[in-house]
Amino acid sequence: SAHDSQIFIIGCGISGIGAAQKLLKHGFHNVHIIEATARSGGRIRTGNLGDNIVEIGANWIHGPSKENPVFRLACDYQLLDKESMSEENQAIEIGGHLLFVPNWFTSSGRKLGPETTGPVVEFFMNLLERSQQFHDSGGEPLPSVGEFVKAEAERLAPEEWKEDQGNTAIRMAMINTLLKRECCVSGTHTMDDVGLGAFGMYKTLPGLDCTFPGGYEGLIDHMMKELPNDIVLYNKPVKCIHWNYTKNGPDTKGMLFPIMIECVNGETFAADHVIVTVPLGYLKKHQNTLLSPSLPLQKLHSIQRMGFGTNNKIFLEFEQPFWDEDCELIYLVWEDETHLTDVVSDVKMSWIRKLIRFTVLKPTERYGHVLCGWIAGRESEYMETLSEFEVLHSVTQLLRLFTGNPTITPRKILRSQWFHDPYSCGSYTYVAKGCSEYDIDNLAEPLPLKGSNSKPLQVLFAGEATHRSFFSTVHGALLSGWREAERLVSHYTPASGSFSSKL
Ligand code: 6YU
Repeated sequence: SAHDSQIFIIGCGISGIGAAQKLLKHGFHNVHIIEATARSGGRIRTGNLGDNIVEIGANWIHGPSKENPVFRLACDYQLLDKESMSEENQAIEIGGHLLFVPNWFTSSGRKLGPETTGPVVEFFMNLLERSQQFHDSGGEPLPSVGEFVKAEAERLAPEEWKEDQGNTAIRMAMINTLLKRECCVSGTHTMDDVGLGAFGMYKTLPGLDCTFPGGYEGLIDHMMKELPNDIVLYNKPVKCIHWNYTKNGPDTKGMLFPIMIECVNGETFAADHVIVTVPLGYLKKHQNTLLSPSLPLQKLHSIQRMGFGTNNKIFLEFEQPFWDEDCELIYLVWEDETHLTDVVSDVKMSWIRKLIRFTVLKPTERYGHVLCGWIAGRESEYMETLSEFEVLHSVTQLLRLFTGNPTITPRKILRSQWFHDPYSCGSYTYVAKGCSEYDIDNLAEPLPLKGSNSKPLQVLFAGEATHRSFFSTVHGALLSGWREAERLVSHYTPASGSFSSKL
């Protein structure tokens, strides 16, 4: 029967696990996952800093409410605390903003109060909201979010603060900090690379972003327990997927397998269908070799055009906090950066200037005094090449400068290195300048493309990057895995109309 078809999923991140889960549920039993590394979870990864658990990859459930499948799973598995599951929390509409209590420090060791910072944050958030609106209204005046925000900030600031011209410099410096923060949110080197017309493609769900008290990887562990023990072939990086392949031997019914999967170690597997879930960063790097025959031009172009950047975390543990008790977020402002830009001029000398935001791990009773610094872009990629000791030294100097306290000394450090991870090649997807939903649809389009008369649905594509409105998230990745599994289910369910409606 159709259920005998051989299906291989490449990558054991949440999209691959989700695809396997759905296929098994629909009676397919020859399902395997091939994973390059020794573990499941991919960019969901929980690590340790001393006795604390910390998230190396995904941090929050973005928009934890009924519509979010990751939230539903986490509730079913009882992985969240009561407050996160409460109806009140689910109803909060934050539109992707974080409602954290901040402390602002400047490079002359000053602390800025809310009367100074509040209006600038509001001014900036308003420009970001306007950036999102061009997706529906069209007619974007500039190609990128960065160019638009900077042009509008320069145009509107004199009017907005005409009674208080004396503080122009510090306000511009704060806007630079906020632009660098947005680089982390979007996972990009500069907001000048993020498309203005496409910025509103990303959709938020209701709910106050929450974390997993026991670690995000608990979700993966629970999902894996529902799959057969031997479903994953670990430590087997796939080198090449040969499709439209005619040299495989016939299966038990004399049918030819259209696909041969070739691993780096020389092992091969014959398949009817392959679901590719490798990150977009990996696809970019291996675009000419991962498939044979190589990818059709329209897919190749979209892979090249779409954005995939780096966002890293630097965890620091302190003996004593230097921040206020209610503080949840720390911003740093370089007073000399009054010309609007979100990149540093000399990455090697000044990479640390890109590190302008730290979140405070809460609750303190659980974590002690731990900060998570966020750094994006090429500055972040350079940081990965330094030793832990060098990073610790630079961050210590930074914090001493901004607090005016020469004794501040973090006692432990741990940082992520997503760019140099050979199977991620960066952190997550953004919609780059000049891209649109058509590029995401191109990424998701199965091979062979429509109109070919060879065997259909040989190679399917899932993963975070292939979701139109939830790219860059865990729920987007999970939904994409389910989507491709359903594509196969409906393929084998004859004459049944729309495939998603009957599942
Ligand atoms: C979320 C969050 N979060 C922070 C950081 C990172 C990410 N995300 P996987 O990579 O998991 O799996 C692929 C597998 O394939 C993997 O195991 C590989 O080893 C394997 N593989 C590769 N090559 C192979 C080969 N050749 N052969 C075999 N196997 C191979 N998401 O919901 N909340 O807080 C964060 C964050 C530092 C790095 C995140 C977050 C993103 C998710 O982690 C990610 O999407 C999914 O885990 C991906 O799953 P997957 O299965 O697709 O791939 C307006 C606007 C702007 C728009 N953006 C703003 C939104 C903000 C989203 N940002 C989140 C940021 C944080 C903090």
